[in-house]
Amino acid sequence: MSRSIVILTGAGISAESGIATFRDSDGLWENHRPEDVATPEAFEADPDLVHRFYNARRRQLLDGVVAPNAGHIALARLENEFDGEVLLVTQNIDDLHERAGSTRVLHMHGELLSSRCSVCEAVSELRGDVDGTTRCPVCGAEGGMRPHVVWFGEIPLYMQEIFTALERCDVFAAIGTSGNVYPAAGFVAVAREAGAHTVELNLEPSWVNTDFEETRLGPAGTSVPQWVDELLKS
Ligand code: BV8
Repeated sequence: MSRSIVILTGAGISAESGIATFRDSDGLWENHRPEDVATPEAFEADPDLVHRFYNARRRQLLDGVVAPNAGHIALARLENEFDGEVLLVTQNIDDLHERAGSTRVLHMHGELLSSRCSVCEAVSELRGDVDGTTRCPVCGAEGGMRPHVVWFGEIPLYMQEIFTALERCDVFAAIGTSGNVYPAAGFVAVAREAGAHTVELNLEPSWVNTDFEETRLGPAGTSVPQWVDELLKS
């Protein structure tokens, strides 16, 4: 029977690439908590503020300095060399897993480099700034573009595919996530219930660390390559 691994990553795996996590700098951006900006209500109330939040993060992602780190690269190697299935579910909206070579990636909270038209619902890759004057590349409507990102209160993407994979995997690993946002934080319980071996790789124990059978503390750039080496040898 082929072995299958499901991996969930969070902001911690991109930290060593220079992208601040939600909990860094006590999680503030322009003195706003992300959970107050990453919401449909905030976008309704002040679309320019929310566009600025994402435009700043998109510019940083594309500044030519931010690049995948050894943790991203090790996960791409695992997908490439593991004798079984590897599904990478990420809460991150950056494209560092793809730049490292991962191909089977589900961005359950959307993608920073994509925007969605509220008129025709088309999702388009837009790498520049997006604001109230941006035209939809598909239908041409002006002013209807929003980040293709799942905000608090919105339903994450790919949930059916994720739960199906969790219910049949042999190993579930959570890497660099604080375990405070649901439904992602509840994935470990589903995998464990289904009999998977569960491992958390983080700088510090997450809010759901006690749900994991195994914990590996340390920076992802070091812990993930070590973990992948051991998996590929086993
Ligand atoms: C939903 C995209 C219904 C936007 C994000 C009360 C109780 C429980 C739940 C709720 C509640 N009230 C509301 C809810 C639901 C809510 C929620 O969980 N709120 C929280 C705040 C309590 N959830 C939702 O609204 C979700 N939708 O529930 O819909 C539903 C669900 C299922 C089925 C049907 C209906 C939607 C949530 C999505 C929000 N969007 N991101 C954007 O990016 O701007 S969330 C965002 O924050 C991230 O995507 C991530 O998910 C989350 C937390 O971030 P992390 O990735 O964990 O990063 P964080 O900074 O927190 O932690 C970093 C970790 O890395 C730390 O542990 C640190 O130690 C570690 N680390 C740091 N450096 C390193 C490292 N590790 C290794 N190496 C390092 N170098």
